[in-house]
Amino acid sequence: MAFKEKLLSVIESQNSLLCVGLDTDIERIPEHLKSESDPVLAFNREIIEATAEYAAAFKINTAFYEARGVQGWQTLQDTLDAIPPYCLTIADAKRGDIGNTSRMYAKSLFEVLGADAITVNPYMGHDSVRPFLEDPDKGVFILCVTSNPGSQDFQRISDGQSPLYKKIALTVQQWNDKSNCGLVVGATHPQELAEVRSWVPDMPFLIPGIGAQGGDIELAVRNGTDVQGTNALFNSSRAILYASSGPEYKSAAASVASKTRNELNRYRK
Ligand code: OMP
Repeated sequence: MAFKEKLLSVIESQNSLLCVGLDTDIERIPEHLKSESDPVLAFNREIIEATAEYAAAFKINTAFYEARGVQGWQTLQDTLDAIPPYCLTIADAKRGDIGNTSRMYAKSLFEVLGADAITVNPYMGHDSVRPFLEDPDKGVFILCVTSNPGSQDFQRISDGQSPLYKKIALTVQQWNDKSNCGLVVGATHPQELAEVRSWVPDMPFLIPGIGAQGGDIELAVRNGTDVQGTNALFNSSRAILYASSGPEYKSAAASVASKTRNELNRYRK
């Protein structure tokens, strides 16, 4: 199924815009799991089991796995395999390089790991992004306005007519002949979210920055969803994963995921 169709259908069937981020830091998982052969995987399985009914997608930030070397990459693969097939999987690696190298990144994330979607950094331009766009069934979320303070440094530079992030949004629109492009726009920038939505009304958005980064859910949903109140995934990682450091961490994660799902739905059009 084509990526955008899959995205809209999962949002509908799960009645959720929530993306649960599996940015699992071994230092922050409950003590008793540390005796497991793969503590991170054991924790992820519990979080997935507790939150999948509230989620449309899971996003795995590869850095948290790569930082653990060979074992980490295995954990990444096993975690992806543990996600139920009714949810989308996003490998968040923010890749992008000369075409010859991007082709290998695409193979690694889409074919070998089997992710449904990835994140890509557009700084190197069209030939660095094209290799990721070849399969219409796989989604590519391209950084546009990031949620962090440093998004001020380059993304707002203007040529006198429009800021760089507008150029990115409109250029990605032109690359979107297979309808598998999306944009990353941070919930911490609700004004820009509204602007970008007005420029590309039909483009899927990945919106991180709710939860631990403090983005306002109501503004993010009102400004980031499309006219039908869909077409966007809102990621929350730490606020769900580490909802409690006590023995009730699993039910606490489920409760935050459920509340976040409900709050996101409350503000949909
Ligand atoms: P929490 O702040 O713990 O919810 O995690 C946010 C997740 O979204 C991390 O995996 C970030 O790498 C990712 N992210 C951002 O926080 N800001 C962005 O602008 C883009 C991303 C992303 O591409 O997912």
